[in-house]
Parts: sequence; C-alpha cells; structure tokens
Amino acid sequence: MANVMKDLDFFDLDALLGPEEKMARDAVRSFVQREVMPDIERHFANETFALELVPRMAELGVFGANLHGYGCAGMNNIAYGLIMQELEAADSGLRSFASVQSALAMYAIYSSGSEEQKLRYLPEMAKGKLIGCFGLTEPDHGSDPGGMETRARKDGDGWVLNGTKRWITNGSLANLAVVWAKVEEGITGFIVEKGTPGFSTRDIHGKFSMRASITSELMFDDVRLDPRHHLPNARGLRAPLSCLTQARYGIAWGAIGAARSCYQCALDYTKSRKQFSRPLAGYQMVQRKLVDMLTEITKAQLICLRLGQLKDAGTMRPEQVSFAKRNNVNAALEIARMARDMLGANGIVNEYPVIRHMLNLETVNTYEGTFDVQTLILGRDITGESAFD
Ligand code: TGC
Ligand code: FAD
Repeated sequence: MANVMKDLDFFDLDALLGPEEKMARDAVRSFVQREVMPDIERHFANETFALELVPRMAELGVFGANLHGYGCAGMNNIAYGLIMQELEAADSGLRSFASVQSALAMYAIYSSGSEEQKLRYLPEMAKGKLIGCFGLTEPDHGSDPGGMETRARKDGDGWVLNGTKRWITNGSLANLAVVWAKVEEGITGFIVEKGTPGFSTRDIHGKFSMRASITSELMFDDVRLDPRHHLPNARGLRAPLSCLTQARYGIAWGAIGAARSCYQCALDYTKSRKQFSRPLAGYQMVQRKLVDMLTEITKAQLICLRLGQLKDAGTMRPEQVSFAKRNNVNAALEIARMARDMLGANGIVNEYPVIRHMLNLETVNTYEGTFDVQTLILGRDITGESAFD
C-alpha cells in the first residue's frame, strides 16, 4: 500500500498553522492511513461506499466541522479545509461524502432552517446517525439550476412535490434529502425524509469516476410535505448557491490532497524505477514534470490558506471561492494525468492510487460548477458582463 499521506510543504506553511489546525489534520491523516487506505481500492472496484467509516468520521468531528452549536465541532475554516484535504488524499468520494453531509445538507438546514429543524436534524447529522444529500441538479438542468422543473404546489398548509433530481451524491444512502423546488414565489428548499410516500431513489451505475461514492437519481411523485419540512429561510436561488459556496471551498482544499497523493506516488516511482542507465527521476524531462507538480500544489496551498483566512474573517466572496475551485481542481487533474503518464504501464493499475484519483478528478472538475462555469463567474466579476445566456 502506497503511503500517500506524507507532507508536501515547500514553503513551510506548517509554521502558519495553529495547534487546533494541526491536530485536526493529523488526526484525520492517521485515520485515513490506517482505516481508509487498506480498503479503498476494493470499494472503488465494487462501486461501494465505505459506510463503516461514518461513525469514525463523526468521532473525529468531520461532519459540520466548521459549524457552531448543534453538536458540531466549531472548528475554524482552515482546520475544516485541512480535513477535506486529508480525506481527498485517500479518495475524492470520501471527501464528497463529507462535503455533501456538511457543506450542503447540514449547511442548508443551518442557514435556512427553523430552530426546531436545526435541533431536530443537526446533532444527529454531526454524529453520522442521519445522512443527508442535496438535490439541486436535474436531468435537464445542471449548470443552470435556475431552470429547474421540480415543483411544489401549495396544498392546505403544506405542499405537494413533483420532479426528478439526478446525479445526487449519497442519494440512496441518505435518511433525508434537501431538495430545491419552484413554488409560486420562486425557488425554495424542502427536507424530504427517506420513506416519505412518493419519494424513491435509483442508483446510477457504470461510472468510471467516483466509484467509491454512491450517486443516485431522486424521484418525487406527489410527495406530500407539511410545514415542518419546508426550509422557511430559503428564498430564491441564492439559498442553494450559498451552500455551493461552502462546498466549493472544501473542494478547493480537497483537490490538493488528491494532487499530493499523485505527486508523491510519481516521485517515489521515478526515484526507484530505472530505465536506460539511471532512475527516471535523474532525467531532465522527468524533473521538469515533478517541479511543475510541486509548483502547482504549492500555489494551490497558498490560495487555500489565504481563502481560509478570508472566510474566518467573514470577508470571503463567492467569486474568490470560484477562483480557488477552478484553479485547484484543474491543477490537480493535470497533475494526476501527468503522474499517470510517468508511471508508464503501472499508471493504469490499481496497485497505485494515481488512475483512481485521475478518474475521480474528472468529476470534481465537473460538479459544483464546471471549470467553464467558474470561468464565466469570474469573467462576470471582472468585466461586469454576464456571458451565461
Ligand atoms: P445569479 O443571478 O448569479 O444568482 C442568483 C442569486 O444568488 C446569488 N449568488 C450566490 N450567493 C451565494 N453564493 C454564490 N456562489 C452565489 N452565486 C450567486 C446572487 O447574488 C443572486 O442573489 P439575489 O439576491 O440577487 O437574487 O444566478 P444565475 O442563474 O445567473 O446563476 C448562474 C450560475 C452559473 C452562477 C449558477 O447557477 C451556478 O453556479 N451554476 C453551477 C451549478 C452548480 O454548481 N451546481 C452544483 C450542484 S451540487 C453538486 O454538484 C454537489 S457535488 C458534491 C460532492 O459530491 O462533493
Ligand atoms: P451541463 O450543464 O450540461 O454542461 C455540459 C458542458 O457545457 C460543460 O462543459 C459546461 O461547462 C458547458 N456549459 C454549460 N453552460 C455553459 C455556458 N453558458 N457557456 C459555456 N459552456 C457551458 N448535483 C447535485 O445537485 N447534488 C449532488 O450531490 C451532485 N453530485 C454529483 C456527483 C457526481 C459524481 C457528478 C458527476 C455530478 C454531481 N452533481 C450533483 C451534478 C453536478 O453538479 C453537475 O453535473 C454539474 O453542475 C454540471 O451539470 P451537467 O452535468 O448538467 O452539465
């Protein structure tokens, strides 16, 4: 088993971290090395998620780590980012599980729910006893969630929900789905519990990416919801988009973990593999690739550290998160592709983590706003002109 948990800290960023941040990172790093790595390739091969890890992640305070109260760990945002980085060093699917639970499902309830809903769901979600998912994307509306067709019709003091959500991480595992729908006044959110009549799920199989993560379709056929299931403060597209900002923040950090694993693997491999007269690492073209990887990872680390400082200070803008998500995931994908090439034939087998990361990162580049959508968000920010329509 490759040890992909080593540090890569060319600019001694460790010196800028506080004890709480290092403790959170190190605890998750050792959990990942001891409890995730031995089985991750099996889960990827079998298209299964390692549900047995959920109670352990809860013990480590992973779920809702940066939320305050309601049984959440209340860590700062740098500690939260470092946790995401360590989880994704193992597998993007593991980080996805934690992102969806924390930054999407829990955050939606935390930011848009009533006090009663927060008390009812958040402590159990922090303990990993309730699993959440987040249904925004539909079969015909991905990059343009504002076009969603899912509808909730008012019926007495409740609603009747109809529609389909697709590509939903944790969909069939979840005890509750945060679902976004149009009502007369615009877009709002609902909490739909598993087992509610008319609510069903179907898993998507045949993925070449994120195989150690469950992705599902959610179907709503005349699902009756009472006021307890409506998020009262979710008004307009701003509500789900503000959850995406939280999740993109974690992804920007997470991608560094996947990139670091690929770099470490390529470095170790090229130092030991001899072709012609010496180790591959002794050739100039190989060194150039390793140095490019190191440079991109270090730049991504610096972006995230500053982004975390801004988030902790309460001044972070969503466009800064788009910048970080776009840059870091794209860099990680390029690094994974480069590492795959540097391992030659061994780059295509599961004895090494590289091809698994490379395939996963294709999803990470697409979900939570594609590379091009983040480009348009930034283009609009700097020019004042929207190029979406
Ligand atoms: P637009 O006019 O831009 O915005 C509507 C309202 O929302 C506000 N807003 C935001 N607020 C907080 N955070 C953000 N990131 C925000 N972006 C926009 C905005 O200020 C406005 O507010 P108000 O009060 O003026 O109404 O709306 P638009 O329709 O033009 O949006 C376009 C666009 C492209 C920005 C947006 O729709 C978008 O980001 N599309 C990408 C869709 C996406 O990322 N989907 C992700 C689905 S979830 C997922 O993939 C989970 S994967 C999880 C995992 O497994 O890890
Ligand atoms: P499309 O929007 O159809 O885009 C296709 C291509 O067109 C992309 O290259 C895009 O960049 C480009 N494009 C789109 N609009 C423009 C434009 N205006 N100008 C130029 N180019 C454009 N969603 C959830 O709600 N919850 C989840 O938990 C979730 N988990 C996911 C897990 C996985 C494994 C995957 C693969 C996806 C998940 N998603 C989830 C969905 C994800 O957010 C969407 O796939 C993503 O937002 C892109 O939407 P789309 O796939 O419909 O692509």
